[in-house]
Amino acid sequence: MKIAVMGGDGFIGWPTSLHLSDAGHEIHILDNLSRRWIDTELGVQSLTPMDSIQERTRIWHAETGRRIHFNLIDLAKDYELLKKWLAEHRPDAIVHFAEQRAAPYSMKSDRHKNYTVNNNVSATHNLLNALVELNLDAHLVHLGTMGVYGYSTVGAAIPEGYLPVGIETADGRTVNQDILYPANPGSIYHMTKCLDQLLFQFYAKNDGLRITDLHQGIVWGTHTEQTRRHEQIINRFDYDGDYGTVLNRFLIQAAIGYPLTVHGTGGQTRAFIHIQDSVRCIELALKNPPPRNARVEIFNQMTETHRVRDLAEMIAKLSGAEIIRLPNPRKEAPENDLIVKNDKFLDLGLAPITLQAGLLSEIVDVARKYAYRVDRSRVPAVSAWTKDLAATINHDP
Ligand code: USQ
Repeated sequence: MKIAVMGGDGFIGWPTSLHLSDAGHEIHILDNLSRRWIDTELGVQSLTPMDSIQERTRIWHAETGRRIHFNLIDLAKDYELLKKWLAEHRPDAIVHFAEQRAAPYSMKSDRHKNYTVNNNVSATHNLLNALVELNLDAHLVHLGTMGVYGYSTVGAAIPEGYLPVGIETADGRTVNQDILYPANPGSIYHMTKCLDQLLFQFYAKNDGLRITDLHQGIVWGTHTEQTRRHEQIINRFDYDGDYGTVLNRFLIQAAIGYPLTVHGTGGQTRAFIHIQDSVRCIELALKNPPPRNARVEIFNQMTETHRVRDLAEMIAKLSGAEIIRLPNPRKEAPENDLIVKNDKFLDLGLAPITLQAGLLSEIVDVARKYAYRVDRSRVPAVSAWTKDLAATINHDP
């Protein structure tokens, strides 16, 4: 297939591009390189040294003989350019990662809230709009988030996107209907993914677009089979308080002798998936498009759930790191249970990589290898969800 990877320079976009290229697909990355600009804005850098996208694709070609094409296009701002590119190339499928993906970054200030909403919603809408305008029947696979469901403590398993409900009619009958699971975002970033869901629902219904939305959990790990092949095509690894996700942060903290920063009691339960499984799921989704005029296909892209404090304890045991409980800068339930259905990917053959001690220690080794690049002052999470919470933040645990 000819596949356009929107946001193909990012943490999941890059390994996905390599994985799909390796599988024989023709890959075109469209990216505005915003993630690199945000590194500059925040004064942080990936733990792993990253080459330019042009250099990365050059090395991939030298290693494998395969070409990955790069196009500097901003989906949110350059609608005409995007439309022109799509009209010329008419890809069979599009993978859409081109959104600002960090919840703490989206909550930093009013400017960051505006940026996240404008960027994410416009990027998604521009893409859908262009597909219709060009009469382009490309399968759109979007990277969504488990966070659209929220983390309430109902105790029932979260279905894959749709909730069956029985609605009582005026004449006393019960009509069964599937509705989108009620959206319950916990940050501005997560809210934009909820808005995406409505855009997808409308365009699937109105224009018959073929859309798959992947509700992904927190990704851990850094390498995939392809990113291991050469030092210069290594994946990025974020550890800072805005972009670092919890498990990867704990791993780097353990490697540099920094106490593991548990927010609150650490009773938050979240869904996780390894980066290698993430790219496999995207390939599985691409191979199984919904028919035209069907409803949006939704998968829960996660393989296991863990409580934050249990992860901290697991890593502390492995590495001898200390654990510190910090005031939580986020407005979130201090404790929650989480049961998630993920049968659809398992039925398609996904064999999950689990958090075994061996794998964790391998990542600790990656963290140790590049520990010299860590700026300890960028480890604390200082972006607060409300002005009141901002006053409680501990900047130097
Ligand atoms: N947490 C800590 N200590 C830390 C960092 C985080 O206790 O040092 C806690 C947070 O308070 C939160 C949980 O760990 O309860 C998860 O935080 P996270 O930063 O790992 O994940 P999150 O902000 O939810 O966002 C990440 C990705 C996002 C993706 C989402 C999937 O950045 O792109 O959509 O995971 S999910 O969480 O399932 O919505």
